[in-house]
Amino acid sequence: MRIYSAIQPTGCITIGNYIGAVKNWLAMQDGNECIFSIANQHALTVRQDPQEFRARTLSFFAQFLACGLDPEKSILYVQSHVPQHSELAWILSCMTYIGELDRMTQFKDKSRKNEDNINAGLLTYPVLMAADILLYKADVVPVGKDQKQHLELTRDIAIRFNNRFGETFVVPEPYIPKQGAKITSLQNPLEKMSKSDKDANAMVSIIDPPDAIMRKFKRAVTDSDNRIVFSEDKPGISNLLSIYSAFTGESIEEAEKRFEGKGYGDFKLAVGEAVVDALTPIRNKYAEYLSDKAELERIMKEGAEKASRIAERTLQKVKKKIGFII
Ligand code: ATP
Ligand code: LTN
Repeated sequence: MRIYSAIQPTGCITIGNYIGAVKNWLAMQDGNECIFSIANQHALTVRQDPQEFRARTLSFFAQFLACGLDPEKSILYVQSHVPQHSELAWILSCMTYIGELDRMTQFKDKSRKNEDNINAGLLTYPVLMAADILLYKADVVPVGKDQKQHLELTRDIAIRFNNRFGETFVVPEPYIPKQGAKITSLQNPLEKMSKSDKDANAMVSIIDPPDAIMRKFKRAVTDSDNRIVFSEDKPGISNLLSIYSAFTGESIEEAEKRFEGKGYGDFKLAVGEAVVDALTPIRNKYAEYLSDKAELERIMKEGAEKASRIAERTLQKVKKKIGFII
């Protein structure tokens, strides 16, 4: 199967992104044709400082490699290196209705949070995402729950195009993990953990040092009834159980048993330690990869060339179908 997914280079990769997305990408690398990108054009929908933006893109790429995404197995690249994305996005935007875009939850959410910068890109964001996916004829798109709506729109656009111009695009299926599809903020367990959250205590980055990770888990918001069980009315504890389970491989039920009768303090420490143990090798490899920028850029460009070859084939087909002279 062909797998496609991407992540925006904003903030830093959180354990939410890791559990909801990257961890599943790793599992899919063997036996599938995987393509993963850093969606820097999507990130432009919020204001970016050019120097920081450049550095963060490199840092994200190093984090991809440190997590175990392997350029020998998968195509890893940066979106802006493959101009076919913007070209297809324009064509698809002429086949997408404003009504479909302005009801997207993420658009409403981000408009509320960036009142002084509700730009056109924020609205057309899902069209660029559809172009990303459709260019590569992906069968499956592994994402967190927050992207489900965008995936549905991508499917609608693909079906619409195919109906009008004949079979062109593969209609992709979302892959949303049963557990961990929505890791929530450590400070407000009703909201998703977001990598651009202004409160650093709300999220844990995959490259946070151990003492910061432990401190954040110790401060995690829970409740006061001191029972460690997974349940809807205990969002803080349930979130910590999901995180523990994702990083240790133990099921939620096993974890509930393990912590039966223990206090919240001990439980939070154990979650912190499990996360530190799992992330330490990633943090070490990250430092190694980041120390050789020339090599990082070489791998990045190589990925872009491979991606661009696939993308160009689809784009040519699309242009022909819609009546562009090619
Ligand atoms: P931002 O806060 O900048 O919007 P984000 O944290 O939502 O960023 P994205 O780059 O939008 O991150 O998403 C990358 C991937 O991580 C997507 O597949 C998304 O569904 C997934 N993801 C993001 N946040 C979570 C979360 N809290 N739990 C599980 N998966 C998540
Ligand atoms: N919008 C996504 C990031 C993204 C993406 C994609 C995910 C951009 N292009 C293509 C899957 C497939 C997000 O996570 N916010």
